[in-house]
Amino acid sequence: MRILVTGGAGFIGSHYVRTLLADGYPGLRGARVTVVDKLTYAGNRENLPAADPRLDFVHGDVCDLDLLRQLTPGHDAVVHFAAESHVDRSLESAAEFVRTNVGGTQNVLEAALRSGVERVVHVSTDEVYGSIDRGSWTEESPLLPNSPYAASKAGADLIARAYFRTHGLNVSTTRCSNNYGPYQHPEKLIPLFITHLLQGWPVPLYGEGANIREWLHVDDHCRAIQLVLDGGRAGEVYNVGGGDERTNRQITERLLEHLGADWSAVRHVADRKGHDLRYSLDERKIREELGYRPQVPFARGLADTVDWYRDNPAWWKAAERNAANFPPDRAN
Ligand code: NAD
Ligand code: TDX
Repeated sequence: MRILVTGGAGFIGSHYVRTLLADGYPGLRGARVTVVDKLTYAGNRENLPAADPRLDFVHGDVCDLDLLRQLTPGHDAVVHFAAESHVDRSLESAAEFVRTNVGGTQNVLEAALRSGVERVVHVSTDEVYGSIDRGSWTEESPLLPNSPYAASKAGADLIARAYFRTHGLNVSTTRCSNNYGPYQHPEKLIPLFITHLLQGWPVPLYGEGANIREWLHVDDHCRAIQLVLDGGRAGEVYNVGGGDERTNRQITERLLEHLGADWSAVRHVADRKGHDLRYSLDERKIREELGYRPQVPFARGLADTVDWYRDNPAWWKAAERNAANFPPDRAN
C-alpha cells in the first residue's frame, strides 16, 4: 500500500503520518507514505521522522497540478489535509484560503482522478455548517459557513461531491470538530493559552468567552479518518465530533488550573468578527456504520497536551518565530 498525504507536516496530518509509520492503523501495516506539503508557517518538516525508509517528503504546493500529476501515480489512496486552517487569518487575508482550500482541493481530486487513485479522503470541518444554538448537525444539514475559512472549506466539500457525482471518484469527506493535542500551532486557542501562560503572558479571551466548541483529541480524529479511508462509502460525508462541548470560559478555567494561574491572567479582548456561537455534531453515522468510538477522555487529553507544551518549548518557540503577526498584537 502507498498513501499520499497532503499537508502531512501540519498538526493533524503529521499525527496521522506518525501513527501510520508506527503501524498504528491495522489496515496500513507496512504501508509507504508520500507527504506533499508547502511548509507554510503552519507546517514543519520536523513534525515527521527525519529519515524513515517508508516516508518520502515532497516540498510542494497542492495548487501545482503538474506536481500532483507527477506524484499521484502508484498511490493507492490520498488523504487530503492541506489547508489554510486559522479562522482569524481568513478574516484578514481570505485569498490564500480560497486558493489553497478550494483550488488546491480541486487539483488534488483532479490528479487522483487522472491517475486512477482508488480512494480519496477529504478532511473538512464542522464549521461548514455555520453556527447552531441548540441540537446538533447531521451530515444532511445545510452548508451555511460564516467565515472565509469555513466558506472555502464548504467550497472544497462541494467540489469533492461533484467529483463523485460527475466522475465517480471514490472520495469521502470527514467533518470534524475542534482538534487539540501535541504539535498544534500556538495560534489556536488551547496551545495559545498554554504557551502564553507558560511565559507569564496574559491570555486573550474573545468577548465573554461564551462561545461553545466541541473538543476532539487529534488521535481520535485520525482514527476516524482511517476508519473512513478503510470502510467509508464513496460520495458520503462523515461527521466526527467527540461530544465534549465546552465554553471558551470553561477551557480557560481548566488551563488556568493546569498552569497555576488565576483569572487575573485573562484579558477580555474584542470579539472575533462574525464569531460563531456554537458548533455541535451528530456523529451517529460514523459510529453506526464504521464502529467509531473516541478513546481519549478530555481531562486526560488536555493534561497530556499541557505537559507536551511544557516539555517542548523549542518546538513552539520556533513555530511562533515562523508565523507572521504572532503573537497577535492584542495579546500583549
Ligand atoms: P495546520 O494549519 O496545522 O496544517 C496545515 C498543513 O497544510 C501545513 O503543514 C501547511 O504547510 C500545509 N499547507 C498549507 N497550504 C498548503 C498548500 N497550498 N500546499 C501544500 N500544503 C499546504 O492544519 P490542521 O489543524 O492540521 O488541519 C488539517 C486539516 O484539518 C485542514 O484541512 C483543516 O481544515 C481540517 N480541520 C482542522 C481542525 C482543527 O481543529 N485543527 C478541525 C476541523 C478540520
Ligand atoms: O486568542 C483566542 N481567543 C479566543 O477566545 C483564540 C485564538 C481563539 N479564541 C476563541 C475563538 C473560538 O471560539 O476560541 C475558540 C477556538 O478558536 P480557534 O482555536 O481559533 O478555533 P476555531 O475558530 O473554533 O476553529 C478550529 O476548529 C475548526 C480550527 O482552527 C479550524 O481549522 C477547524 O476547522
